[in-house]
Amino acid sequence: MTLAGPSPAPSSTPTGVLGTYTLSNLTPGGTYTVTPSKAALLPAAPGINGVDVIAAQRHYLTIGIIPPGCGRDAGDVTGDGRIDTSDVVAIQRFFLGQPSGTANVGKYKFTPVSRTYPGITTDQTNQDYVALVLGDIVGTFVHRPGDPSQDAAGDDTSVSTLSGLNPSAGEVPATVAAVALPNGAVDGSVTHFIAAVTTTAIDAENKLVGFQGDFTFDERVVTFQSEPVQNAGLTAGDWNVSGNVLPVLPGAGPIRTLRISAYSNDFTPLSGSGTLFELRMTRVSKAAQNTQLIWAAPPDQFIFIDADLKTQKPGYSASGGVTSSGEAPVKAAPPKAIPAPALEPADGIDANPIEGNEATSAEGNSELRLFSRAGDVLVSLRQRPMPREPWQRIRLE
Ligand SMILES: [Ca+2]
Repeated sequence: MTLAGPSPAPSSTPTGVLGTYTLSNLTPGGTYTVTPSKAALLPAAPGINGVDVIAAQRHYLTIGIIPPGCGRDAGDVTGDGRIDTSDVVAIQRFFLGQPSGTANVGKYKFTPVSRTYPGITTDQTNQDYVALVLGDIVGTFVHRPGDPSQDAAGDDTSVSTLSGLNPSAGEVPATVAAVALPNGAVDGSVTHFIAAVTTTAIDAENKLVGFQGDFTFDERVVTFQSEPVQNAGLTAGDWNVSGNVLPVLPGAGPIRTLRISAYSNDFTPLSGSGTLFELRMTRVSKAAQNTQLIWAAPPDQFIFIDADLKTQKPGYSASGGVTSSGEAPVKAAPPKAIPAPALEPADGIDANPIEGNEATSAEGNSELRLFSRAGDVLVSLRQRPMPREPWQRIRLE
């Protein structure tokens, strides 16, 4: 934190380890304004994560109202005086390391904004400021109904934002046996492909309404499409399932991290087993190669988040991998076909029929036929002999 006294002698000083500060060399009787500041956190910084996302969503849905105070202030990251889906999405984007669309998440907010000392002549003591990090809702406020230790400490004046979220504070034992990253091979002819992340049985009674996690991959073998993940299986309903490859300095790699954040828009809990969501991957290498997919170590490991903002790891987080069989062999060039009008071929219809175009019927009439690939006649045109009826020979004069 730096403190600036801009008039009449501007100066600034960093605060000590315990937040203490001294501004000296001031002119007795001068008027000074002290303004605290602190550099904002960078996107994906520790302390703001899926629990904050769900805390904001829970408040918006009026399932768990955040009382007025630091927690609510921290949740209104757009600064419009309320917590709604804009705030939820901005916090999620910050957690995912997105460079934009994060509103004020990660910025420090001080109360009061500044202190003014008119005609100061003596030392001042107890000149504290309360600081919070916008978006870090659960770091400043945790209210879990029925949790006496939290209720007893539910005092908005005691704030410790700098420690951020203690990821083990709200952890409960696992109720899901395993979550597994996909493990399989991709054919050399395939560029984009879908792979499922799967889970063992989840009981709706455990109220799991969100999850998050990081895993690493080798970007020389695979990478992810612009929307790296998608709803599927247990999240096929009204879920927000988002992902982002975390940014790194240029030249870093080749092991990169995909971060995933998901929550139920309407707080319908997960229920069932099988596909939890899907990865939208792209094969990079043209040579036969493989990459492991490995869940990150704590605090970035895969966790479920329940409707009471408690977290739980699955009993087992299974790694996965993708094996690429390399580029497909070059196919022989197809024979040159007669140019045909550019048409969108429909399923099962050969836009360029090459045989059976003309036949002659037993009556001696010419017939033009178009065949499907399966050999069915799609179109048959026959030339009929012109009947010589008198009504066809009327002359117009
Ligand atoms: Ca807001």
